[in-house]
Amino acid sequence: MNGSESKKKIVLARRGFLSAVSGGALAFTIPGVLGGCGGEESEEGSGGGGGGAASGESKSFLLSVGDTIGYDKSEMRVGAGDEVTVSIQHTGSMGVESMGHNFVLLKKDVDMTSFATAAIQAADNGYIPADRADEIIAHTSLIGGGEQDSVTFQAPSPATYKYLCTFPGHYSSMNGDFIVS
Ligand SMILES: [Cu+2]
Repeated sequence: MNGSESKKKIVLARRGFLSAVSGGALAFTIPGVLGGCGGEESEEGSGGGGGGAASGESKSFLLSVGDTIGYDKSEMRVGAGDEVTVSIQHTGSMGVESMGHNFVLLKKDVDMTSFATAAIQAADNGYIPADRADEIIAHTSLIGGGEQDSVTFQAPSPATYKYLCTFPGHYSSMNGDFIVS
């Protein structure tokens, strides 16, 4: 069992290598996890049974925020299935009531403005609207100056997702693209 499994992996890895030569960086996606963007290759890879072993990499991001309305990053790039940790660090001195920040990653077709507007009503829940929790992939808590928080989650399927700070009035300046390929 183990022998044939590792043999299969070698074959897949070689395929990945060969198409990397002809097809460029895109082919470095781990074989077998090609979510469908690979076209021809995904058919070959999907029969591979097993699973688990070929999950994504670990990726970490640090969002630095201060007493101003802004993130220091406007995009993050990961691969589908990666284990992603996003940390947010508030280097300012203002309190959470006046300059709170968070990181909220929305599911694909969620309207950011609509979500942020609903969040204004959720002050008692860190500006996370409980009735729209199913529109969120991951979020940190709301933090003030000197605080930090982090959240770890699995990157969803390939697409561009929006992240934002849901503190009232912040989202239009505090948002970015979370790009999964
Ligand atoms: Cu904010």
